[in-house]
Amino acid sequence: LSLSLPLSTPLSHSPIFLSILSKRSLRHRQHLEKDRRVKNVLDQEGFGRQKRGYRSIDEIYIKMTDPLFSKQWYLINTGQADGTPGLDLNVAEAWGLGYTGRGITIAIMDDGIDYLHPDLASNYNAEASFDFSSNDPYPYPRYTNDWFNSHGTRCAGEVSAAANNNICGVGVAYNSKVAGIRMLDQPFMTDIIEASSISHMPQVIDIYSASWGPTDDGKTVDGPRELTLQAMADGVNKGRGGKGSIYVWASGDGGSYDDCNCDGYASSMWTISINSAINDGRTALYDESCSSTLASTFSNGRKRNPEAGVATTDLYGNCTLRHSGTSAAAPEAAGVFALALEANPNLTWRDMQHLSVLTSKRNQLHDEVHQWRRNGVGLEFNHLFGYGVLDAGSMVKMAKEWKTVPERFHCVAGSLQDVHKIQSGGKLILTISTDSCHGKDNFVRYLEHVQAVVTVNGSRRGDLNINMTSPMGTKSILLSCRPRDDDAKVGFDKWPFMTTHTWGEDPRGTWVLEVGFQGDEPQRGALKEWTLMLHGTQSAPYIDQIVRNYQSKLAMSKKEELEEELDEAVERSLKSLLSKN
Ligand SMILES: *[C@@H]1O[C@H](CO)[C@@H](O)[C@H](O)[C@H]1NC(C)=O
Ligand SMILES: *[C@@H]1O[C@H](CO)[C@@H](O)[C@H](O)[C@H]1NC(C)=O
Ligand SMILES: *[C@@H]1O[C@H](CO)[C@@H](O)[C@H](O)[C@H]1NC(C)=O
Ligand SMILES: *[C@@H]1O[C@H](CO)[C@@H](O)[C@H](O)[C@H]1NC(C)=O
Ligand SMILES: [Ca+2]
Ligand SMILES: [Ca+2]
Ligand SMILES: [Ca+2]
Repeated sequence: LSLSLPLSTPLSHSPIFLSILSKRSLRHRQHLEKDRRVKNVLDQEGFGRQKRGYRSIDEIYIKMTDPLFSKQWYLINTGQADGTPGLDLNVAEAWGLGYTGRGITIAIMDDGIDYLHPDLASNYNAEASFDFSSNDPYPYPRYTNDWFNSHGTRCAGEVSAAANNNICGVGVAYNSKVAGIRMLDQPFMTDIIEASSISHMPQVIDIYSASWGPTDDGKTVDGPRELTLQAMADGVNKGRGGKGSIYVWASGDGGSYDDCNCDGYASSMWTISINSAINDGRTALYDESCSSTLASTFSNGRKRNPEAGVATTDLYGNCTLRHSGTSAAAPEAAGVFALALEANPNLTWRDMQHLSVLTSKRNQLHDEVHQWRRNGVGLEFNHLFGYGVLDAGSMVKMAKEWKTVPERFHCVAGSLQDVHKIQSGGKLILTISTDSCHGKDNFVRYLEHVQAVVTVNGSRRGDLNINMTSPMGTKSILLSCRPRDDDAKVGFDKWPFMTTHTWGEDPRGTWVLEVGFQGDEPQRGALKEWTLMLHGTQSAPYIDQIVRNYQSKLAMSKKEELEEELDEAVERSLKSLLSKN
C-alpha cells in the first residue's frame, strides 16, 4: 500500500484512520476491508486549516544576504528566540509591494551616528545632518571606553541599514536616507539645542525620531520649553511643504513607576508616541503606560536569551543583537512611517496618526494590567500599547488609497476654575457638559486628541490619580500613581494631560473627571483648574476605512468572543459616522 500509514501502529489495535483523497482509493479501501485485522476504514476528506498568526511561506520568504537578518525577529517573526511567530511589523508585505523608504529622510536626534559604518554609509544624508552638541556638520559619536554613545548608531540601523550587502542586518526602510542630529551629548540640555534639532531642515527631513525625554525616575514632570514648543508647532504646520514634520517619540523607560503623561514630549499631540512589546507579545518591564501613547513596536525580551534583543548596527562598524528599551521602538516606527510616506508622500502629520490608529493591530499583544477595550466608535485600544502594534503592510496599503483628513478644529469645551478639595478615601468627581462648539466655526464633531489641562496640588503628588470619561463612555486614565513621586509643593500647573483613546468619538455630552489619592498614607490636595480642549474635524474623516479596520481586526481576534460586542460597536460607529453626514 502506498499510503502514509504509520507503520509502527499495530494494525490489530483500534480503528485506523486513513487519508484517502482520490477515487482511486476505492481499491485500497476494499483491500483493507477484506483484511480481518482491520476493524474499521474511514475516508477522511481534506480541507484547509491555517496556523493562527502565521503568514504563508511565500509571503515571508525574503532573501537577504545580511548575516543578522534572520535574527531581526521584529521584522519577520518566525519564532526566533522563543518569540511568537507572526508577531512583527509585517514589513515583508510592505517590501513585497515595493516600498522600502526610497526618497524619504529620517533624522535620528540622539548622541550621533557612526556614519562611516559600512551598513549606514550608503544611506547617510550628510547634507541634512548636524552636530548641535559641538556645533559642526559632523555628528560623529564621541568616543568613550564603554561605547556609551552607541545609542544613535543603533537607532539609525533599525531605520536605514542597507539590505543585501552581507553586513549586519536590514533597516525597516532599507532604502531610506538617514540623517544624524547629534544633540544629546553635552553636560546640559538647553531649549535652544532642542528647538534647533527638531526644526533642522524641515523641508528635507521628513521624519524625526527621538528616543529621549525628561528623566524616567518616576517623579519628574517636565516637557518642552518655549522655543521647543514653538519649533514643534512650526514643524507640524510648515514642515514638509506644509504637510507637517512627523515627530516620533519613545514613550519612556520608567516602567510601572512612571506615567508617560508626565512627559510633555511623549504626551504632545504633535508627536507620535510609541511604546514597545517584547517578542512574545508581553509588555517590556521598562514600559510606561499612559493615555497619550498611540501605538507600539518592538524591543528586547525579558528573557536572558541574547537573541531576543533588537539586532542592528553598532559603533565602529560593528553589529549588535542587544539594542533595547523604548529607545529601540521609536526608530522602528519611524521606519514604518517612511514606508507609508513613500506609498503616499501627500500624507500629513495627522494622516499618519489616523493611519496608525486604524491599521495598528492587537495581534498577540498581552498587557497583564490593563484590559483591551473598545472606544465609542469601536476602535480597540490598550492603556499601555495604544492602538496596537504597527503593521507596515496594512499601513502602506491604506496610505496608498488615503484621502487627506478634513481640516482640524479646536474647541474649548469648558473650564472649571474653582478650588475643589481632594481627600484620601473619597474622590472628587467633576463634570463638563458640552455641545463641542456646535453652531460655531470651530465645532468639533469627530475627535482626534483630547487634552485635559489640569492644575492640582497634593500633599503627595505621586499618590494622585486622575481618570476622565467621555460622553460615549470611554474612560482614559490620565494619571496613574507614581510611588516615587513625593512632591508636596508644585503639583501640576496647567498640565495638559492628553488622551488618544476617544479617537473618532462624538464629544458632545457630559465629560466626567475623577481625581483621587491612592496609597498607604492619608493625603489631601486641591484641584484648581480643569479645562477641556477638544481637537478634531467637523466632517467624518473616513467611513470606508473604519469598516475595513473592523474586518481586519476581526480576523485577528477570537471571533466567538468578539462577535456580539463587535456587532454593537460596528452599529454604533456607523450610526455615529453616518448620521451627521
Ligand atoms: C568592533 O569592531 C572593531 C573594529 O572593526 C573590532 O576590532 C572589535 O573587535 C569589534 N568589537 C566587538 C565587540 O565586536
Ligand atoms: C498627491 O497630491 C497631488 C496633488 O494634489 C495629486 O495629484 C496626487 O495624485 C496625490 N498623490 C497620491 C498618492 O495621493
Ligand atoms: C494646595 O492649594 C490650596 C489652594 O491654593 C492650598 O490651600 C493648599 O495649602 C495647597 N496644598 C498643598 C499640599 O500644597
Ligand atoms: C481610575 O481608574 C483606575 C483604573 O480603572 C482605578 O484603579 C482608579 O481607582 C481610578 N481612580 C479614580 C480617581 O477614579
Ligand atoms: Ca561633531
Ligand atoms: Ca545590511
Ligand atoms: Ca517617563
